Amino acid sequence: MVPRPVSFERGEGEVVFAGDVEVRPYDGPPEGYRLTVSTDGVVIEAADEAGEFYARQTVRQLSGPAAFRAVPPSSVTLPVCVVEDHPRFAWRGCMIDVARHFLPKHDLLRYVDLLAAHKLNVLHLHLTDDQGWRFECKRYPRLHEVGGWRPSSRHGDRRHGGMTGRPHGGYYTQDDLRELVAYAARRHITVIPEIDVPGHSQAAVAAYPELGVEAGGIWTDWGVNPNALKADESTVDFYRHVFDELLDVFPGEVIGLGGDEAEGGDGRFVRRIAQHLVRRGRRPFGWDEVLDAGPLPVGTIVASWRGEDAGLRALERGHDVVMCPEEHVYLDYRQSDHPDEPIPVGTVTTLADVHAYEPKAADRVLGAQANLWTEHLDSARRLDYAAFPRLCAFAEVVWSPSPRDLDEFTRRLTGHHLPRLDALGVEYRPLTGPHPWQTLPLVPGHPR
Ligand code: TNX
Repeated sequence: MVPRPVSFERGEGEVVFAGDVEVRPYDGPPEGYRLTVSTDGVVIEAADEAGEFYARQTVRQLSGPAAFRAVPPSSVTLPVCVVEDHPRFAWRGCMIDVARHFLPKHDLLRYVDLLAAHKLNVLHLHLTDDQGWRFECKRYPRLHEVGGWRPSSRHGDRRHGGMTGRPHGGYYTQDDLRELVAYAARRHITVIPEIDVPGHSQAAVAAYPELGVEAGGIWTDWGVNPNALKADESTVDFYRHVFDELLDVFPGEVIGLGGDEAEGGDGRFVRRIAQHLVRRGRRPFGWDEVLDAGPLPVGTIVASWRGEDAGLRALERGHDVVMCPEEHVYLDYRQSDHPDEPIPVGTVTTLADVHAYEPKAADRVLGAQANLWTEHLDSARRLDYAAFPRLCAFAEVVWSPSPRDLDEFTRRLTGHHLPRLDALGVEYRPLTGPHPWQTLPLVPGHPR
C-alpha cells in the first residue's frame, strides 16, 4: 500500500465487501484508525473524522485497482486483516504553482482527489507570481483582468531565448475557490493560499504600475525578477485589502505571503503584511527568506526550501517549520539524467531520492511538502508526469514510520499502486523512463 500503515496483520482468507462499515470511536492519535476486516464484517475505529476518512482510503487500497475507477465495483473481496495506522506528520502537503501556468479548475479538483488518495492533507496554492495573477480581486479587478494574462512565454529554459508566441492565462473566481475549499474539506485537505510579496509581483505591477519600484508589463521570462513591490504605505494598504479578500475566501488559519527571492525587497513589507494577518487571527506562512525580514510575529510558519538549514534557523527563533528542501522534494526537477527527460531542469531527483528523504524530526517541524513549480509544466498531463510516482514516495515519507525500505516500496508500487494510478487515469512517468509521447525533444531544458 502507499502509504504503508503502521502495522498490517493479515489473517486467513478473504471476505466479500459491499460497502457496509461499522464505525466506532478509537482511542488513538489524531487522524488515526484501526481497521478490522473479519468474517463478521468491516469495522473502522477512528480517532476523528479524518481517521475515518483515511481508513476508508485504506479499504479502497485493499479492494484492488478497480476501486479507483470512476465507477468502482459494487462488491469486492478484502483480505481478513487488522490495520493500525496514523500519520507521522500533521502537515503532509503539496504545493502547486498555478501562477506560472494556470491549472483549470477541474484539473485542480482532480488533484485534490489524488492528494486525498495518498493521504496528503495540505494543498498549498501559489496563486500569484511575476507571470500571472490567478485570484479574482473585487476591489482591484485589474489584478486578475490584466495580471491574469501574458502575451507569450519562454519556450523551455530562459537561457535558450526561445518564446512560444502563444498567449497564456486564466484566473479563479472567488466562487471557484470557495468551491475548491469546500471540495477539499470533504477530503480532509486544507487549501492554503499564497499571494507572493514583495518579489515575484510583476503581474500585479503590470496591472497597477504604481505598486512597483519600476513600472513594467507582465513578465514573460522565468527566473528572479529584480523589480519588487515599492515598500511605501500605499502599497501596504493596497495589499491589506487584497489579503482581506483572500481571508474571506480561505477560512483556514494559515495564509501564505511568499517572501521569496525578493531582490531589493524590503523586509518591513513582509513584516507589515504578516502583522496584518495576525491581527485578523491568522498565521502567516512564508518561504524561508522571510527569516531575513527581521522579527516576525509569533506563530509565523516558515517553509524551508533552501535545504533544511533555514528551517533549523527558524526553529531556533521559535517558529514552526514545514520542510520542503529543494534537493529532495522539488518535483519540477528532472527525474533522471537521461536525455529523454522532457525539459530537464534542476538537479536529478529520482523516485529513490524522494523516498530516501528524512525530514528533520523536531517538535516544531509540522511536516513537509512537495513543491510543483510549473514554469515547464503547462498542463495537467505534464503535471502528472512530474508528480507521479514521486508524490507516492513523498506520501510515504510524511505518513509512514521510518525506516523505509526502497525495494519493498518499489514492489508495492509496481504490484499494486501503479495499477491504481492507471485506473485513476494518472499519466505518471513509467519507472523505466518516459513514454515516447511524454518526451519534448524540441523544448530545451537546463540540467544542473
Ligand atoms: C525557486 S522555491 C522559486 C520558484 C521557482 C523554483 C523553480 C521558491 C520559494 N522560489 O519561484 O519556481 O525555484 O524550481
